[in-house]
Formats: sequence, C-alpha cells, structure tokens
Amino acid sequence: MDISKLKSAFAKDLKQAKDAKGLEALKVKYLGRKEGELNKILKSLKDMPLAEKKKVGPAANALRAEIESALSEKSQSLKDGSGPAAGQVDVFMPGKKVSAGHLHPLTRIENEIKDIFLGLNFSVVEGPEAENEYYNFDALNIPANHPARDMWDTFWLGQKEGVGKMLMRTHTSPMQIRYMEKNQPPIQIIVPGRVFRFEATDASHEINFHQVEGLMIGEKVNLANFKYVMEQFFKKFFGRETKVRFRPSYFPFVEPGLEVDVELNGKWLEVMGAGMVHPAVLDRVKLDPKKYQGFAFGMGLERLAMIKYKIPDIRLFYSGDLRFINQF
Ligand code: FA5
Repeated sequence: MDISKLKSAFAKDLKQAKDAKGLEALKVKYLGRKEGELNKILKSLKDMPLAEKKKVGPAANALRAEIESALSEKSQSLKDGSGPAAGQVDVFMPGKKVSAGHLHPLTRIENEIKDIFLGLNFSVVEGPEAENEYYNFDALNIPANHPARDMWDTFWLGQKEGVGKMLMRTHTSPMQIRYMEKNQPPIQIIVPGRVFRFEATDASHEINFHQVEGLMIGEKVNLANFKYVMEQFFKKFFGRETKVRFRPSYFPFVEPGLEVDVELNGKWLEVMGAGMVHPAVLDRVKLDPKKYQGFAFGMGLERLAMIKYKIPDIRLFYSGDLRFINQF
C-alpha cells in the first residue's frame, strides 16, 4: 500500500471506530511495530531507489504523526462524549478495591478457644516462653535423670545466675506450677502460648507450635468433670459431631494420665495430653493433696486447627504462603 492509499484507508477506518477498543485496534493496524501498515512501508525503504526513498521516508513519518494525533483526538472526543467533563467526578466509576489484612488462622483459633473456655468459667493467663529447668521439668515431677525428659527434646539456653539452667519451654505445663504457687483453689485457668521442641518436623510435628494448657483444682474435681469440660469444648469448637477417643497414657505430673485423639480424614490424630494432677505436684506447691484434686490438660493448637479445617500438613501454618493464609 502506498502512502496516499494508506492515508485514506486510515481516515475511513477512523470514522468507523466507536470506542477505545476500536481505536486501540487501529493503532495496532497502522502503527504496530511488527505488522503495522506504516512499518511495512518503512521496512521496504531499503530496497527503493534513492530518489524515491527521499520522498517516501519523510511522507511516512509525517503520516505517522498525523495518525497519532488523529487517534488521540478521537479518543479524547469519545471520552468527552461519555464521561464527565474535566473536574467532575464520575460517580459510576467502580471503586478501587482495598485489600484489608486479617488475623492469622492460629490467632483466630486461639481467640475461639479462649472464648469457649471463658464461657465455661475459666480465666486466661499467660507465662514466659523462656523458662528455667525447675518449672519446665523438676517441679513437674521430672528430675534431671528421669527418662521422661526424653519426651521433650529441648532447646537449652544456658545458665542464668540464681535461676539455673534456662530453656525454651517445651510445653505450657510450667504455668501450672507458677500459678498454683501464687493462687489458692478453686483454680480454673487456661494458658495459651508458644512452645518449642528440638525435633524433626513432619506433617504433624513442628519445632515451634502452640499449646493451650488447662488446670482446674478444687475440693471435689474429678475425671468425670474433665470429660464433661472436653465434651463441651469439642462440641463448641468443631460445631459438629466429631469422634473423640480417650486413651490411657503417662506423664510424670499426672496420675492417672491420658491422651485424647480426634478423627481426621479417617485417622486418629492426638490432640492433647491430660490427667489428674499428681499429688507430688500439689505437694510441691504446698497444696494438701488430701483436700484438693484436679485435672490438667495440654492441647495442641495447630492439631485442633488441622482437624477443624482439614489441613493436611502442619508446616503450612508457618509457610507464609498467602494462598493458604487467605483462605481463612
Ligand atoms: C505435653 O506437652 C504435656 N505437657 C501435656 C499435658 C498437660 C499432659 C497437662 C498432662 C497434663 P505432649 O508432648 O503429648 O504433652 O504434647 C501435647 C500436645 O501437643 C499433643 O497432643 C499434640 O497435640 C501437640 N504436640 C506435641 N508435639 C507437637 C509437635 N512437635 N508439633 C505440633 N504439635 C505437637
């Protein structure tokens, strides 16, 4: 196509263009880098005799400028016809979507658990993540040479003057001792918090996870009370019928001890350790075991979340993967 034909073809096309989309198509058709009509002419310049080259070259450039300004003029006039005049607000324009942040799924689960236990007359208390050996182990009936220490692979922090060996708490149970040292029964508390274990990770084990400790001490608190509290808790937390299994187990600070499993995808997942507080532990905090008894439990927050939302791998919680986080 030569320059003058191109010019008239463009003029015809421009008249027919009705919207921004049409104009964009014209821009591609005439000014496009690869297949644009004007570029085809410019590419053919090199094969032209010099005299023709001198004519066609400048004419092609002039036409480019003409097409550009015609396109922008028409685009402006289309806008003027349909949109608001300059300075006016287009009240029909869709708003910009502001994406608000939200709480991490674990924070939400923790809040839910707190709410349920507050409703059952428990108070919420918190304790230190860096603990000493006495509260994490000895006071819980786990002396230094006790084989049960192997149950909790520990991140040790070193010695602290006047306090002893420091560690990252391996469970929330030390707060049982700290609380009973300062408070008299009736006691009814939960202790949510982060705990740390030096162990290999897999789909249901993290080195850093959360527990919610529970402690209820009084003159007539028994295992049936524990079962009742758990039934209430599971019913409210899962909001549906969930299969729960109580299984005998061993922890040095309870007698008898048990573990609680809940069904996930047809398999049992252990969610908590529990039991009646051991008389030696009550003795340690100067409570008379003949007068007072009670139960304690420590549940895994991530495990409960996994069951509630059918999450197959615990490592997703800390992956920082927004495709996961944004589902909650
Ligand atoms: C304890 O930590 C005891 N302190 C629980 C307890 C409290 C017993 C009071 C008796 C009285 P255990 O090591 O089993 O027990 O951990 C308790 C729960 O934490 C487990 O049932 C599980 O749900 C969760 N859990 C344990 N290890 C991990 C881990 N590596 N990653 C994620 N969750 C874990």
